[in-house]
Amino acid sequence: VLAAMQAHLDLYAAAARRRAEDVVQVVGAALVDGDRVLVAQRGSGPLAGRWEFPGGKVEPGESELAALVRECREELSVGITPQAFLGEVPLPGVVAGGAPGASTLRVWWGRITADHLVAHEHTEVRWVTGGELDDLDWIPADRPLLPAVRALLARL
Ligand code: 9L3
Ligand code: MG
Repeated sequence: VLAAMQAHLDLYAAAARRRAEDVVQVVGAALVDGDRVLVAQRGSGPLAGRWEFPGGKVEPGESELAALVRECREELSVGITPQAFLGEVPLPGVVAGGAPGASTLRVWWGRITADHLVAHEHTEVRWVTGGELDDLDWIPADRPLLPAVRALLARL
């Protein structure tokens, strides 16, 4: 099982490296506990006050999953285990090396393994059920991912 998982992760890492050549990749984490997922309210910038799946930009040469783990540690002081890829949406607002529209937000779901959650960059974090997701004031990019997150919560 571990070998299969590693092969799976290596494939995604290779894909992330190819993408890193021409786009700014953004990763987000749908962190699940029981029947709830962690959502976070952005604290600053043009999207302040809107809700998102925590995460951020993949750095040059960094794998997508390394970025996911790093962002969760930086923003929330949590260790996570990524579980599976959930979905991808375009990020029209993020300009990558003069190629507007090339960036995407790729969301993985995972679990918190080392739990001392502190919101360093967000105004607020909440654990919400699938039924509560729609009512939040989401960043437009994240909203199309909600059905996949709801389906995940329903099948876990
Ligand atoms: N973004 C959108 N949805 C998300 C995340 C984590 C990020 N779930 C957008 C907001 C910013 C850009 O991606 O325009 C980079 O994110 P960050 O590094 O400011 O968190
Ligand atoms: Mg961020």
